Amino acid sequence: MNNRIELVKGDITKMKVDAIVNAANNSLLGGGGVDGAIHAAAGPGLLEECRKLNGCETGKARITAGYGLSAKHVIHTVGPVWYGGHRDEPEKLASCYQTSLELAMQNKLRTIAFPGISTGAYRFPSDLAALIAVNETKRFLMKNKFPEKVTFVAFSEEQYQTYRKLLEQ
Ligand code: AR6
Repeated sequence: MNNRIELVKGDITKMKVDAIVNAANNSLLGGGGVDGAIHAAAGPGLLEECRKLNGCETGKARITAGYGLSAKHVIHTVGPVWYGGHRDEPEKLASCYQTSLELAMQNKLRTIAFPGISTGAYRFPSDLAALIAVNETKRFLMKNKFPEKVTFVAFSEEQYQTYRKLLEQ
């Protein structure tokens, strides 16, 4: 199982994988954080394709090409804003991982990389978000051959250590 899950620290826009996942918002028209970095690195073609998608619901995902990125595709998912945990935030975040992994499977993608969806501007607690990311990914990989490999991309040392502890269990 864990040989299909990898952890790295760094910038997800540099990943050479079949798809990187974007922590987008409902408009899918760009923003700050990892979303801004992905659009900046991909170039204007990405925004043009995103305009045609007419947005995305929270907890769902959409796929586009990767344009100027090293990644072939971008899977845009919209994480929940954290309001304290009583508005189904954990279920919505779990759904982001499930629907992104399903899109990867449907498109026969071998490799996919995730940032910590919702853990920046959307304020989801980092520890709980990592637990959901790891649990949903393990559950999906147990049942499916694709994607072959999932990489979690930590953006800070703290985030890296949180994932490392969970993956060692
Ligand atoms: N590579 C990997 N991880 C990154 C990178 C990067 N280049 N840049 C930031 N992170 P955020 P959210 C981490 O705020 O919380 C946008 O404006 C960051 O440290 O990007 O889901 C959208 O348009 C954090 O752990 O996404 C939405 O409006 C994680 O990525 C809103 O922010 C997510 O932080 C979405 O908020």
